[in-house]
Amino acid sequence: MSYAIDKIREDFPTLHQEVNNKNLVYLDSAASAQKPKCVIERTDQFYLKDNAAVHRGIHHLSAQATEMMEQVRTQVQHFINAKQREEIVFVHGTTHAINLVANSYGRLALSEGDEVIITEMEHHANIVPWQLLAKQIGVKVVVWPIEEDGTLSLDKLKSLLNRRTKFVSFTHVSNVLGTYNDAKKIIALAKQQGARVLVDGAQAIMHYQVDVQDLDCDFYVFSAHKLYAPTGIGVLYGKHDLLADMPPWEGGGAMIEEVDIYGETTFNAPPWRFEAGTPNVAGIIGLGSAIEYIDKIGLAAIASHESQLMSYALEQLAAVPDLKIYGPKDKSGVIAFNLANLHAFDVGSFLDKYGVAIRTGHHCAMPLMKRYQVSGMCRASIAMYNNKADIDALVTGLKRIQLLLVG
Ligand code: 7TS
Repeated sequence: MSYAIDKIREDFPTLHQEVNNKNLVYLDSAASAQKPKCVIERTDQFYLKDNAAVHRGIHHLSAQATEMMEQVRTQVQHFINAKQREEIVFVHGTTHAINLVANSYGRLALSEGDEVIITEMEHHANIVPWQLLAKQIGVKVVVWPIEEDGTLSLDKLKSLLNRRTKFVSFTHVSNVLGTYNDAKKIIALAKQQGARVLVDGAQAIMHYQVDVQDLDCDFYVFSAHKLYAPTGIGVLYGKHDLLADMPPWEGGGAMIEEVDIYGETTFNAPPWRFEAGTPNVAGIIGLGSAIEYIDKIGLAAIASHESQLMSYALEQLAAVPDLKIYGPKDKSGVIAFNLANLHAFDVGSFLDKYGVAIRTGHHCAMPLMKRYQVSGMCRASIAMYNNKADIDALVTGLKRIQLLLVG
């Protein structure tokens, strides 16, 4: 069956508008993906008809909202092939999930002198929580540097792993270079050393079929808003035996078993132990709808479309004079570049005038900018709804800017 790109584009209302009197070309999905109508309608319906707080009401709407939310937990379980639905914790996003792991698992299991390995290509969300933990409890953050071509060397990892290594936290796909990291091999090496592993799936979850049991990671995290679902919701997957031992990080409603104001308060079982306060129910239900939508099209079909589009984009961009592209030849979803010595903001502003939306700046990956000795980069990123015309608009825009400003 051929990929029904036109029909898919029809499903995304935001794509069909003009920006600066030009048809919008949205190439910033790595920052946040657009939402299909079904997700918007499902979220609307929640507020129009179903709204209630979960986990605390005996009345119909509350019980129904609880059931709908818990159903999405099962959907997510199947989506990433977790063994149990209780391994799925709803959080605000990737950032929240990593902070939760660093603060809960980190404080429980790590101590002064233990080493946490992160890579040089991490988003700040997978750097700063570990640095904060280092300040607080004296763990050492060890950096796994990237190679010249923007990949990671397993030999280098082997040379960093030692008996003090207790945790390895790395991104499945780089949000700047588009590097796809062989998570399974990295995890196996870390495990040989007895280290626990977190995989940041923020840039992988929308492009690849993720199987957490096959990967054998201890934690896998992602944000719903990059997966065509609402903002303010994300997922922390954790192996059940680990979650069961982990202390709560945030306290409040729903995460307790019994509260004694004078004595000992006891806590709920995972995943609820980690879901203090009223959750983003509409967001969670929207996530369920997004997963349904993706399942209908099929991640394999989406991946194949995106991979063809990436090849087309790289081929076309090769014809733009003075364009430098960063990272490996094989890229997942994102292409970072600079045009001659123009400032990335200038290139981005010009493209915006042509209706083309890309991201510019440090991409929350300042260490990578330092590594490449640039203040920033431009980044075009694709999703299931992009087509060749979007790439053509980007390339035409860049050629014009090159003529205008570089000559
Ligand atoms: N990790 C990676 C690899 C990311 O790409 C991002 C967001 C995050 C963590 C943080 O996700 P959040 O949803 O909690 O904010 N990346 C980007 C980006 O590349 N452009 O804008 C946000």
